Amino acid sequence: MDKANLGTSFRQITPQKFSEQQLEKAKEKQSSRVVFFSLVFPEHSSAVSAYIEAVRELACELLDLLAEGLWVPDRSVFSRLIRDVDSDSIIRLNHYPPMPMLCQDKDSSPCNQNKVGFGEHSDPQILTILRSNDVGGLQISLNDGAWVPVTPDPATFCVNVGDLLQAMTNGRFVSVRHKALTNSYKSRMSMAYFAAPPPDARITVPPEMISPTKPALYKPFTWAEFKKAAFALRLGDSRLGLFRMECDEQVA
Ligand SMILES: O=C(O)CCC(=O)C(=O)O
Repeated sequence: MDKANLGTSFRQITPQKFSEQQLEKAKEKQSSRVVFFSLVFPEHSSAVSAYIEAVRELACELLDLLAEGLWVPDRSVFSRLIRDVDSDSIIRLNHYPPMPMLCQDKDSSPCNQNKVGFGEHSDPQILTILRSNDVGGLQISLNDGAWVPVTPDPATFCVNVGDLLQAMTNGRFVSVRHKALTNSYKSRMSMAYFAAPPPDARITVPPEMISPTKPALYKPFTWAEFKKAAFALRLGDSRLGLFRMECDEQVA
C-alpha cells in the first residue's frame, strides 16, 4: 500500500466513456483500491452522475466569477475547459478508516497522533470541489508552512485551487497544499470532484493578464503533458516548477 494514502479511493469517469477494454480491465481490478465506482455500485451510478453534473456546474460558476473578478473579458475562458465533452474531470471517494493507537514508544511523547491518510499535495487539475462527512482530518498549508485544520461540515463545499488554475491565472491564484489525517475513533469520508480540461487542451494565461510588469510565469503546456510530468513525480512534489519560464524566456 502507498504509505502516503491509507484511505480508499473510488474513481469514476463518465460511464459512457469506458471502452470494452477499460471495462474488462476494471472488472479485473475490482479488488484493488482504485475501482471504477459505477461497476462496483451500479445502483448508485445515476445518483453519482447527478452529483457530478451539479458540482461541475458549481465549478463552472465559480470559474466564471473568478474570470470576471480578474477582469478577463471572456468570462468563460476557464469554465469552457470543464464543459468540454472531452473534459478529463474525475470524482474520487476517499475513505479513511480509524487507525488504532499503537502506543509502544517508551518516551512520553504522544504516539496516538493522527496518521497521514492522504499525503501532502496540491491538486493538479483546475479546481476541486470537496465535500466530507462530519469527521475532520483535512489540513491546508499556509505560506509560512503552518498546517491549519479545516473544520468538517457535511453541508459545506471546500474549494481547492489546483495547479492548472495557478498557471492559467499567472500565479494570481495559488494551488493549495493540503493533506488528510486519520484519527483513532471515526471514519472520515470525503468526495472530491476534480475539474479538469481535455487532455489536449493548451493551458495558457489569458493575454489580458500578462503585462511588462507581470510577464508570463509558465510555459504553455497541455494537460496531457502536465499529467505525464506529474506521474513521474512523487505525490508531494511541486509539478508547476517543471513548466516555469526561465527569467530570460519571460515575455510580456
Ligand atoms: O479527504 C480529504 O479531505 C482530502 C482528499 C484529497 O486531498 C484528495 O482526494 O486529493
